Amino acid sequence: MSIIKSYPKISAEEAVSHIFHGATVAFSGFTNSGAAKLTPLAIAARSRALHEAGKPFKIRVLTGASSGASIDEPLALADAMSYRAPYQSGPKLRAQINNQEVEYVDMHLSHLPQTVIAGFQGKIDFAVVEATEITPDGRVYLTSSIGASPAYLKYADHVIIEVNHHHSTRLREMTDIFIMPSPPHRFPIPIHDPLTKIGTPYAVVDPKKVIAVLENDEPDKVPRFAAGDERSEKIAENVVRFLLDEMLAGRIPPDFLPLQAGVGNVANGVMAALAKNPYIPPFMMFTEVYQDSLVDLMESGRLTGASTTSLTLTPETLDRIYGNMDFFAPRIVLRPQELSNHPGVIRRLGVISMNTALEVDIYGNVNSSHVFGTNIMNGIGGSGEFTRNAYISIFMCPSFAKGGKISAIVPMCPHIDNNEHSVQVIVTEQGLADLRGLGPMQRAERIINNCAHPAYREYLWKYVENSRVGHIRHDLEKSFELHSNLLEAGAMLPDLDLSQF
Ligand code: 0RQ
Repeated sequence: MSIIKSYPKISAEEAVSHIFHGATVAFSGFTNSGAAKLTPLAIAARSRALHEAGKPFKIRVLTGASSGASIDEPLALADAMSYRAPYQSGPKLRAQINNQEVEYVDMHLSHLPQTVIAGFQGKIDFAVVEATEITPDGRVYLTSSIGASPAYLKYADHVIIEVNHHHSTRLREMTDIFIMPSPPHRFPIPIHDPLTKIGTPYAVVDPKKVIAVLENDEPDKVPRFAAGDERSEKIAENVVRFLLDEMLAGRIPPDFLPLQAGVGNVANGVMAALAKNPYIPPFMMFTEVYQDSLVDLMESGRLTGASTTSLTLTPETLDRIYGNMDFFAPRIVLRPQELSNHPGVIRRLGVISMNTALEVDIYGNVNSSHVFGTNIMNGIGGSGEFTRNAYISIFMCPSFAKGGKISAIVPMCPHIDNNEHSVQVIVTEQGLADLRGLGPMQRAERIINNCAHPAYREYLWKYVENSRVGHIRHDLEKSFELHSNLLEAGAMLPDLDLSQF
């Protein structure tokens, strides 16, 4: 505690009294892990009090990625945000964004630190960062995520540190922080293996900028994923079979390649299925989020190492890691998101990416973020940088949603996050479409026949047959007919018998 004494020890209320209307505040947190916990609540209270007094108060908010219950929800409920980047996943904030009450910039996550450093985000007035320790000379040991915190600490005008005693101080044994020089002074990033370390176990802050050090011991508010259903098990089975076939064909080496998996039930299910299959050799991960399912895999020796920017673990699972740091610390590297998601390193390591789509069109374009092309769900997250640079890029989703009223395979996506030039494999519970080396008509055939639910295949085939001939066939009058039906009649094909789903 003596180290903290050299910094201003004031209350959260007093600390946030400096945060003014219109300020840009950059928080630690990549998902709920490592998110600042006290300051957002104090800002929310300040916002409410100012609004009640008839005064304006809204801030611009940056984080590493989503921050749900820790940052986004309290601030959204207090109507305290005017701007949000680079990713979100909270229901209240989502509604405010879709009502155009909050401006949202949905970004590739590895781009964020560079945009801060280059000044593209404007001035960062405050950084609020969770740490296990801050030393008198300004070394900041971060907690369960690194995200963009090193850049925020370096470039913010004022800094609030939340020292959280719940986290293990041994997290620094996993931490590898490196801020790349600005162009044109860059050099190749010497990461040749998911576990290579190239930096320091701490981030750096100018001690003069620290206006407060707050203390707490709250665990991360990471929710548990629902148990996978039959469809996600089938998707997982299809992915595992594909990866085994690729190994047998010699297109994946016998010692395997590092994997990336997005967040969610399907991704968790795929990881569990990979672990169960005795023919998949022990493997590594180069990913952005280390989730609950990976802890079992690591303990059983199936997962031999992981590079990530966050330990997105439920409190019990994180405590399991903290209770066995001798085992876990040498097997996990926590990096800034600029490096965990770095296109060059992903390409060099030959990462196999596995992400989730909301919908996919018959030519392989993927929408993961905008329902009807208008309403944000969460955002692109890291899916773009992994997909574009993967050795093999895979997208997964159930073939239908809302009991069959929605087909995940559509003629044209009304919003595209990852396009046909980057997407190589589509998987649903129906089957798998390997699109590598195929032209548009061949892609359409594979996606419709292998991935679409049988109830939607005839419609999709008719769409192709009646479309204008070109390199890619489309009928611009009908491209969004399914989406329009859904908006107007509540189902993509209103006359479809839903008992078949
Ligand atoms: O709605 O919640 O009302 O039931 O969308 O769908 O099937 O539960 O899927 O939870 O795995 O999320 C793409 C959103 C999938 C997520 C997405 C409805 C469906 C349901 C959710 P309900 P599911 P999941 C790493 C990489 C982008 C970011 C990313 C995501 C709800 O995976 O945000 O990959 N990915 N980051 O009923 C309308 C459709 C629909 C649909 C499903 N076609 N139209 N609604 N739904 N398909 C993470 C980071 O970067 C941190």
